[in-house]
Amino acid sequence: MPAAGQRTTLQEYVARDKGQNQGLEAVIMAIAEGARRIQQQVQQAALTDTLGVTGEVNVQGEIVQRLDTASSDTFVETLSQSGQVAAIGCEEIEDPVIVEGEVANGYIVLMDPLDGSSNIDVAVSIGSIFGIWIRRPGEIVNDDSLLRPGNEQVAAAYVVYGSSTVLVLATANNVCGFTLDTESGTFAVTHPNIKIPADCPYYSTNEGNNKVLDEPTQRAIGMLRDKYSQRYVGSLVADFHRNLLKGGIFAYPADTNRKDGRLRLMYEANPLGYVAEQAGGAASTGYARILDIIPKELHQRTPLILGNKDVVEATVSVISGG
Ligand code: P6P
Repeated sequence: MPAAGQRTTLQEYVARDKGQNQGLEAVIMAIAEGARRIQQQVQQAALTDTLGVTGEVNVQGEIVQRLDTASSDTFVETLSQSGQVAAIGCEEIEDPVIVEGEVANGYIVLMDPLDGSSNIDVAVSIGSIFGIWIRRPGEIVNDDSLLRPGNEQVAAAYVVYGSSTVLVLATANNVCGFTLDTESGTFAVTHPNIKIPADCPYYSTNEGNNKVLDEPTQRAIGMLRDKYSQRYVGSLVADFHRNLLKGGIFAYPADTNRKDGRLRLMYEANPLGYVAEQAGGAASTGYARILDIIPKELHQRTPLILGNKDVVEATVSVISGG
C-alpha cells in the first residue's frame, strides 16, 4: 500500500474517473469540503455547545438537532459555490433550493446532510448521503427537476463520521473509499474497488419492530436472525458502510405503522442503492427495485432492503411471496 504522502487524492481520482460527467469533480470536492467542516463541528460539538436540539420540527416531523441545521447550511453553501450545481434537495429543507446564477453543467444533488443525528449526543457514528443527477439537456430547472428515478443517477456518495471519516464515491461500476487526513484536510484513496463480499455475516434491522411486521416479513427477518449476526447502530450510513465492506444486509421493511416505510427514497435509499448496485449488491423495497421507483414527492418514504445481492433477493422473495 502506498505511503500516506503518495496516495491518490480524491481530486486526482475524480478528475480521472468522471468519464463524460464534465464538472463532476467540482461537485464531489464541494461535498468533500463540506464533510471536512462537519467532521470538525461534530468532533467539537460538546465543547462548543452545539449538541442538542434547536426546538424546531422539520418537514419530516422530526425534532431538529443543531448539527442538522449546521450541516444542511454547510453543504448548501459548498454545493452552491461549486458552479456546477443547479438545484439541491435536502431532508432538512421542505422545498428544493434552486441555485441562482450561471451554472456550467447543472448537476442536481439530493442529500441527507446528517443522517442518524439522534446518535450525535452519544458519540455514535453518523453520516451524510448524496445522490447526484445531471440536468436534462436544455432543461430550465424547477421543483419537478428533482423528481428523478434513482436509475438516472450519474454518481452517489456518502460520508461516515466514525473512528475515521470515510467518503465513499460510486460512479458507473466503480466504488472507491477515501479517508480524511485531518491534518491536511484532504481525502485520499484507502478503499479502492469496493465490492460487497459474497459472504454475509451480518444483518441490520430494528428487531423492536418485529411485532408490527406482517407475517411474510416476520418470516423473512426470522430467516436472517437464524443465519447471521445482528449488528444495528441506528445510523443508516454506519450500518450500510459496515455491510458494504464486510458483507451484510440492512432491512427497514414496511410495517403496519409505516406502510410506506421509514427511510426516504430520494436522499437515502436511491443514493445508497446506487452505491450498493455499483458494488455488486442490490436495493429493494421488498417488492421492487429501489432505483426504478418513479418519485412523486421530494420527501417520500420507502421500505429498504439493502446489501448483499443474493441475500436481498432471498429476503425479498419471502417478503413478497415471489
Ligand atoms: P429506528 C436515523 O434517524 C435513521 O433515519 C437512519 O439513519 C436509521 O437507519 C434509522 O433512522 C433508525 O430508525 O426506527 O431503528 O430508530
